[in-house]
Amino acid sequence: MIDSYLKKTEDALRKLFDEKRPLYPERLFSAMEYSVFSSGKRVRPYLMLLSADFVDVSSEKILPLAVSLELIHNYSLIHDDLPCMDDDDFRRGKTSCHKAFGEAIALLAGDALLNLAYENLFEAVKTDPDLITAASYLAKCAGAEGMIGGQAMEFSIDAFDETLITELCMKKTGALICAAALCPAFVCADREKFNALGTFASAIGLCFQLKDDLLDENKSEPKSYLGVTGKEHTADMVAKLGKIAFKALEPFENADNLRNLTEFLLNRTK
Ligand code: GRG
Repeated sequence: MIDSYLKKTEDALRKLFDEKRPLYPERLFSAMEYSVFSSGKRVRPYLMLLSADFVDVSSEKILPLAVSLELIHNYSLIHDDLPCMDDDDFRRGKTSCHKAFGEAIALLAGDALLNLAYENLFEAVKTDPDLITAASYLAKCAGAEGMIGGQAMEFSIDAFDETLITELCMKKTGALICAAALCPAFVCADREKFNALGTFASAIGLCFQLKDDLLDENKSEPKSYLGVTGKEHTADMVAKLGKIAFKALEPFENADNLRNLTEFLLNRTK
């Protein structure tokens, strides 16, 4: 199950890139490919496929959204590493996109990935109008109400308390995790599962960022959850959020894969 969902995502991304290779300027394509195929964990598309399975939506149906979500995630990482943002020289153990290709091409590679994500979404909705609400929700999560809004908070607020830093994390990191878990629930009509996935997604979305803070020893900076609330509190919150996620899934027998993923996220070491 695990391998086949990861392979489906990888194959779909590769197919899309192979189609586009002859159509894009070479250096721009190389920067996009360099970033997307570079040992990312593919957590978001994987979660989306598991969530689809949970609500009895086929992986074939939801795959275009999973691919678009991963493209959006990768664009956000390229832009996040730029000198005007976090100014990081490394990403996933190798030189960040702007260090490898220059700032202008990296900026454009991020823009192009975002545009490709939406092109891919429109193509999917054209052939399968059932996906329209899920596609619209994905756009909302990626935008100023979600991920971009969270990133903007980081650059526009100087002093954070726990409430504000929680909001930032839920938007910046949590929103795309919510998109992953909830998009399939917009396609099916099961209200009970929709509500459960909503609670589950908010909990693991925040948990994902907090765990990231704990894994990154430099994350005691003032604009991180760990920096604002301390290591002990952050670790307690990770445990508490894990419990909330498991409780949301408790009534459902067919949620073992989601439970396993939650376990993986709670115990991950990278
Ligand atoms: C620039 C619009 C814009 C948004 C950037 C997501 C984000 C917003 C910045 C990333 C900052 C960061 C590293 C946050 C920690 C949590 C996180 C999103 C880690 C990266 O996600 P993984 O671990 O990455 O799923 P891989 O490499 O596995 O794909």
